[in-house]
Amino acid sequence: MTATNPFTSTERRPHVEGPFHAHELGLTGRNSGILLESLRHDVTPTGLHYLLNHFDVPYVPAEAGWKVDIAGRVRNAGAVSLDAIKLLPSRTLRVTLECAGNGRGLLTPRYPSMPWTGEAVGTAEWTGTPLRDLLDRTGLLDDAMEIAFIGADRGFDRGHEHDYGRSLKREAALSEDVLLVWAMNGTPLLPQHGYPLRLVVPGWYGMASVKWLRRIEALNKPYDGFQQISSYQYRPAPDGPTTPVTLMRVKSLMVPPGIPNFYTRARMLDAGPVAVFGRAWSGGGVPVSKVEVGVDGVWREAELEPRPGPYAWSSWRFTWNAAPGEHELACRATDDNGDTQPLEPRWDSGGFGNNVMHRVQVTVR
Ligand SMILES: Nc1nc2c(c(=O)[nH]1)N[C@H]1C(S)=C(S)[C@@H](COP(=O)(O)O)O[C@H]1N2
Ligand SMILES: [Mo]
Repeated sequence: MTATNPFTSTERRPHVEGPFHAHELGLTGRNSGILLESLRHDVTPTGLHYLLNHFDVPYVPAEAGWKVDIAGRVRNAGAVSLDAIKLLPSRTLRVTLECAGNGRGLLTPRYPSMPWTGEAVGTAEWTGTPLRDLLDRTGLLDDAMEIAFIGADRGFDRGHEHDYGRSLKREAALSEDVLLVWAMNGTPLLPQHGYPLRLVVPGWYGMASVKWLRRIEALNKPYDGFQQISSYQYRPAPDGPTTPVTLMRVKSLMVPPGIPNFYTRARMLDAGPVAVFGRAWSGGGVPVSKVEVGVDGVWREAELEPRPGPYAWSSWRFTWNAAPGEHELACRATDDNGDTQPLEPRWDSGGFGNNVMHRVQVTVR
C-alpha cells in the first residue's frame, strides 16, 4: 500500500486480507463489544454495552447550559436548552442497538475500519423525550423533508472534515419512538454513550442514534453529510451501486457454553445435556419468528421467548446432548418478514450488515 495523507486522500481505503493492521487494533482498543456471556442479561449492564465512537468523545463536564440549536425549515428556530427538553413528557424504551459494521472483521477481503467480529450489540433502557414533541413545538414547515442531527464530535474521514451527523426522513423522525435521550438504564448517559443528550432511533443500526446532540436541522433537500452519503452505504460490489444502510437485519448470538480457552476463546465442556442460551433480534420492530441451532450442520428449532417490547431482543434456549469430541455449534434466526441469517457472510465493500450465523467451536470431554 502506498502511503497516503489521511487528511487529504478522499479515496476509499483499499481492502485488506489476513493480519490486522495496527490501526485496526487501535480502533478495537477504543471501541468495545459486549462480552458474549453478558447476553444473559435482559438489559445489558451499562458498562458492558458495546461502544462505537468515530472521533473523540467530547469533554462535557456538566449538562448545565447544554443547548440544541434548532434550525432550517422550522417556524421557531433557535436554541432549546436540555432543561427545557427534560420538562417535556418522557418515555422509556428498551432498545437493542447493533452497529452496522458488526461482523466486518469476518469478511474477506475486509474494509480497513473497526474490525468487529460479532459483539457490537447491546440492549438498554433509554429514557428521553419523543423527538416528535419537540418538533411539534418547533413547527416543521411543509417543505421539511429530512431532519438532520449533528453531534459535537468532529474529525476527518477520507479527506472530509465534518461533525458526525445523520438524517432521518420526515416521516421516520416523527415516529413517537424516536427519542431525545438523556438517561441510559436509569442514570445519566456516560460520556462515551453521548452525555448529556443523544438521539435513539429504535430498530435502526446504531449509526442513526447520534450522540452528543447539539443541532437539529430541518431540510428541504436530502442531507448530504459524509456519514449519510459517503459512509453507511451498502456496496455489494466495490464500485457498484449503493443503497443506504437503515434498519437492522435479523440476527442471533449465543452465550458460548462451557469454559473458554483464554487465547482462542474455543470452549471446553463435559458430555451430557447442555443448556444453550442466546438472543435474537431484527430491525424495524419486526419480531423474530424462529431461532435454529445447528450442531455440526444439523439444524433444530430452539425454544423462543416472546420479546419484552417491539425493539428489544428475545431470548432463546436449546438443550444439546453433548457427546464427546469436537463440535461446531451455530445459531441463526428468522424474522416475520421471512428473512433468515445466511450461513456464509454476504460480502459488502464497507463491511456493513453482515448478519451471518454465529458459530462456536466446542470440545466435549
Ligand atoms: N456523534 C456521534 N454519534 C454516534 C457515533 C459517533 O461516532 N458520533 N457513532 C454511531 C454509531 S456508528 C453507533 S453503532 C452508535 C453506538 O452507540 P453506543 O456507543 O452508545 O453503543 O452511536 C452512533 N452515534
Ligand atoms: Mo456503528
